[in-house]
Amino acid sequence: MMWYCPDEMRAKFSKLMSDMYQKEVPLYGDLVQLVSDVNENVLAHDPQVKEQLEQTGELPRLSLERHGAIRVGTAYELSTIRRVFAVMGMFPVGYYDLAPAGVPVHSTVFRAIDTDALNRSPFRIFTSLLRHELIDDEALRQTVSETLAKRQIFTKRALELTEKAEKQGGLNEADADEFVREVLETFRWHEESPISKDLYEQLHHQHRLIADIVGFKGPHINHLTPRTLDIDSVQSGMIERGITPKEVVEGPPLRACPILLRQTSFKALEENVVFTDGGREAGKHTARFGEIEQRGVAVTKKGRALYDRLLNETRAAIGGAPNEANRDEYMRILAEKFSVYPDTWDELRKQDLAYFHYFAQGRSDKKVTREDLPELIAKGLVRFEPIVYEDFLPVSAAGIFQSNLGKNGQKQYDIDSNKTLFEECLGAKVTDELSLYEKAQNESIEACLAVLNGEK
Ligand code: OOG
Ligand code: NI
Repeated sequence: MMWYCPDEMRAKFSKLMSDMYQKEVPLYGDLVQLVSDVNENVLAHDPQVKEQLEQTGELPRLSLERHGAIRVGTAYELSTIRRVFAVMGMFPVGYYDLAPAGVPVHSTVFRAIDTDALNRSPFRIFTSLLRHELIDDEALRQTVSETLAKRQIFTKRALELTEKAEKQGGLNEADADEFVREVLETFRWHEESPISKDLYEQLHHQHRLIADIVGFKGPHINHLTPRTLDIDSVQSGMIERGITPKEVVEGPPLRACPILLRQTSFKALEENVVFTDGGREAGKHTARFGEIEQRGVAVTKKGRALYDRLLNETRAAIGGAPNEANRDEYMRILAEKFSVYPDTWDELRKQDLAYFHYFAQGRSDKKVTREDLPELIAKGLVRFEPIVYEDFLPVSAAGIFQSNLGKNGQKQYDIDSNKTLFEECLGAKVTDELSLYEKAQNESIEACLAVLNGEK
């Protein structure tokens, strides 16, 4: 029996999610349109970018590309989400601790792992788990766990089909179709909140994010993010179209050779809710927004250390996280600090700062090995292209969280990261993202050498 392809399932799911979110948050639809206009323009005017994306197989995926984010409340919810996403070929990669940034969660990203699977559908979901131990009021912490224990965020059918997929090793087309529709239900927005307005306010007072996680029937998708090739144009385009962007673009500054990830978002919307515990009471909730990202090359451990150092220096220079008042100053210092970060693909490669795919451009007349790569590149027998960064950045993620939390989003948490606890709740280990880029680079070098040596 040939099962329906998990990559196809993920692509369908991502499309359904995007359609649903465009209906729920029409401004997101405007953003998708803006991004698609900007990308078309870049591809029409920058043949080098187009060629690079063609070579790495990323071009067809560009219009599909997006990530989403959800926040769950319990170990049961997290470990079940892991099982559900696995059916669609999405696995936990990386550990992000947001507590140092004042957000009471830790997170991972569910995504595809292989280069081919990523090119078929790069859809990823940033998934955060509430850290109950950061709720300092004991009675409230108790109420939170009781409230969360009462809810079931998955439909009965989604759970049945997940089990079926696990037992059989996959799903047939009809089941796969039903599965993606059933799973979508978990992420739908519900205007009705199962708790009372009074409890909502207590939770909100602890942290806005706690109210967002505990106050609803399920982990509504809180944003979706298309990928753009020119984030600065999208940022200014948003203002022209009357969409209010957050103050600063997170991540590295504008560069000739983009690294890692740059992100911006539009502010969360204030939405009507009805609290239903103990009678119906109207209220407001602010959580859902839209985001845009521009992805660059994945950097090595050394490249990441340099990135972290320059970013920390920039933030230290302005006294912490950037805000509306010091935005221009921040951008100026950021660009200045990053002027020492090599900005040609050649230098990034030579200094072992980034990961690349290698492509043979012919055959060699003698047997060649890895050590010959620099010479082969110089001779034009090998070309290389950046491996795109598929993951996230904790400082940027914190900035995205914060920009949507408003003033009382600033909290101080004095607690260590706890990847072990996170993995216990998840019921699995998270894969180290660097090992994946390393592997992709190695495989591409091996394949490239095989062609050069006439073995393929
Ligand atoms: C997740 C924020 C992190 C990103 O793109 O860095 C994120 C959230 O707000 O739940 O999505
Ligand atoms: Ni995001």
